[in-house]
Amino acid sequence: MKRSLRTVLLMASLFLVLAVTAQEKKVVYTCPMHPAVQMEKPGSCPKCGMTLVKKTITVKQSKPQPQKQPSRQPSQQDKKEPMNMPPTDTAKPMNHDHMQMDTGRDTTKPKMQIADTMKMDNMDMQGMNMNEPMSHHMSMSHAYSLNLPMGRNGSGTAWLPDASPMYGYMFHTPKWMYMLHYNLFLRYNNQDFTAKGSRGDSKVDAPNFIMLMAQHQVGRNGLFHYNIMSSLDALTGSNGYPLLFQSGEAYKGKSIVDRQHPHDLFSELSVSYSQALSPKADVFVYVGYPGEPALGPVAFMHRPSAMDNPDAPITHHWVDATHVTFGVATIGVRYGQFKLEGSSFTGREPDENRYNFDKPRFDSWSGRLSYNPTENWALQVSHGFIRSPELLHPEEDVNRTTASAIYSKSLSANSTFNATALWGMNKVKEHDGENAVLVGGEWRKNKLAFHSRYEWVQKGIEELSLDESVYGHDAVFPVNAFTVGFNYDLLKLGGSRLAGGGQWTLYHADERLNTLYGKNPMAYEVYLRLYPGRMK
Ligand SMILES: [Cu+2]
Repeated sequence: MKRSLRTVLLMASLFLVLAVTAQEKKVVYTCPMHPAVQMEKPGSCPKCGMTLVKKTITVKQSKPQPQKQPSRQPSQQDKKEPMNMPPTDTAKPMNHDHMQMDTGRDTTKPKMQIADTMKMDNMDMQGMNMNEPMSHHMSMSHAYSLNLPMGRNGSGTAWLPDASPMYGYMFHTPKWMYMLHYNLFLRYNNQDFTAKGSRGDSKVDAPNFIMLMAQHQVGRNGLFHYNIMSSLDALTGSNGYPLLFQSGEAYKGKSIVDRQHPHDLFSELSVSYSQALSPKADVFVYVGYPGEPALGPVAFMHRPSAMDNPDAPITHHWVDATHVTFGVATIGVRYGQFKLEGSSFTGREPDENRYNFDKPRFDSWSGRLSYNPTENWALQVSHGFIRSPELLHPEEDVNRTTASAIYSKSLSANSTFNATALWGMNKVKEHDGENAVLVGGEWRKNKLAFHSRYEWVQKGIEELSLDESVYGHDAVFPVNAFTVGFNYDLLKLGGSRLAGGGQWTLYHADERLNTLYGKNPMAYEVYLRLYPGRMK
């Protein structure tokens, strides 16, 4: 009895102590160039590398009154507590202006806790939004680093430039930050519309994907993240959509040629944990089933230079086709603007059943070195050994090497320029390496965007399903594809944009292929596109 009374008293006094608003002085280390950077320990700025200077600030640590249930910015103590707080605040779109992330431009926002606490305190002192959950002042960091900006998020663990425009919604519960991103096309596509050859086709379809990212800080330096990416591509046909000279994967015992395969219902289900060793260094693990190994640049549909283009690149299986792999484990380390990663993954491409989970094999590996020299650039080189990727050629293993540069620049408040240049090479034993090059860009101003893409790729007789007795076993055919297109925002639907767009493609291939494809076949497509507005 006595004991429990004492416990109650102790609890009550503890509560009282916590309930009063305490002010305390705190020494922080801040960057002369980037005042938002506030660290607890001396060091250098994660943004510019300058030596941090000592500064004393007043931090008010307020605790909510018992009635004032609502969530708040987790303070440092909270973050050490186990996750036992019920999410009183259901997720809702961040529709207040001040909740939207200023991304792209200002990449000087490392997600330091003290800075966050101060933000909350400022709000307290001004008496604003007291009944509103305060956790919306929590800012979202990069998916695999507490000390990198979220603009660097790409696909898998790959990096985009920090200045990349971000299209999506952010929302939150007290402990979790979420971001939702999607791209949905409804289109008419006609490949070889002048009917010069026999390999073209036309179709009405709807390439699409939706991606949900969630993250939660663990303790002071840990970050848990999960990613769900889903696509209903297969609803409009399990054999994919017409795309001249495209190759990769199989359907009903035949290689998919001159079509782009649909993506799986679950293209990514991944979890990761990152630990910040210092503001400049992180280590992380990433596991996906399915997921994306550290091979190639950010997958095509997540590159800002190509979001208006519904077509997969015909270089896809030379560079980034492993973005949907059933079974991936990656470990990585970041130091400053460099990142080194290694993956073990399943070499076999997804099978034609787009709704199931394929067998994980972990028979392949890859390594990637990434470097973002400025906020505008993301560079990488990578190499992978892919065991038996094609169901129909199980004896063939592929060595893939890639290098890429992605560029993003904000030209004005509503204008961006994004570009990608990449090279990939597939090397199969006893065959010459087959190379692929892609250069593409998008320029956007207000509602209007123009995009363009040029590709050159060497395709062999297997990839194009050609008759070996006619062309020879080792024949390789250079193929060129050049696309120009536009996208115009017609309507704002809440936070989303409904756009109309179109594009035209000119192909130029080895003349030995003219009997099949015709000389310089052309394609066009027109579409409606639904996508989230830009976060800024
Ligand atoms: Cu793909």
